[in-house]
Amino acid sequence: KQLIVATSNPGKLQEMQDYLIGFDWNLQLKPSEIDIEETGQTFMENAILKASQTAKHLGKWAIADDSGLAVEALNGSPGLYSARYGNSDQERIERLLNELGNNDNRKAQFVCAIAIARPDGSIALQSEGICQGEILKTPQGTQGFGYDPIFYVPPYQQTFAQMTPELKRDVSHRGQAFALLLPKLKELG
Ligand code: ITT
Repeated sequence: KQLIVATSNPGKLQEMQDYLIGFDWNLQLKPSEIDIEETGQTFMENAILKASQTAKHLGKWAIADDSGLAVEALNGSPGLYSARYGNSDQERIERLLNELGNNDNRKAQFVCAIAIARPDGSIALQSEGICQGEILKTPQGTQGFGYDPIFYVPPYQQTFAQMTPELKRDVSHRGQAFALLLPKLKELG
């Protein structure tokens, strides 16, 4: 059974593959020609768009993740636009730190929506996860990807970028979403 992983983000791809280890699916990367416009109004709508259109296009099962960082003092920005906030991880981090400045309210949450589509594009499974944290004033740590160096998780006193991949896998928004999804994926056979 083939499952297309519908992402162009290498950091995400690595994490998604790690969650799916031990499952009886043969994972394949989405061909780069397939580029889906993320026109949804929610993370879940975008995850469904990406999974469904990729699946239909290739006639194969597909899984997609739409995620982002919502900062309370910025009224939820960058949110759905987390990927479009700059041209590189460094640019996106710098812009976020600039916009937040010295604001005392550093609260933020990462959100992850995952959808799995059947070969006809219909949605078989979906789930969502959230991780609460705070935005640091200076980046810390070198692991992970994206906004990880500035996302601090108080219970662990580390940023996502300071965590081992295993710990991030357990506590992250993606981890919460996969924890709900994987038992259902098992049932699917
Ligand atoms: P695909 O749509 O091809 O999967 P993308 O990077 O465009 O890749 P999104 O539209 O879901 O993905 O954008 C998510 C943004 O949030 C992107 O800038 C990521 O780097 C960032 N992000 C998502 N999960 C993250 C995580 O676990 N740690 C750090 N940054 C994360």
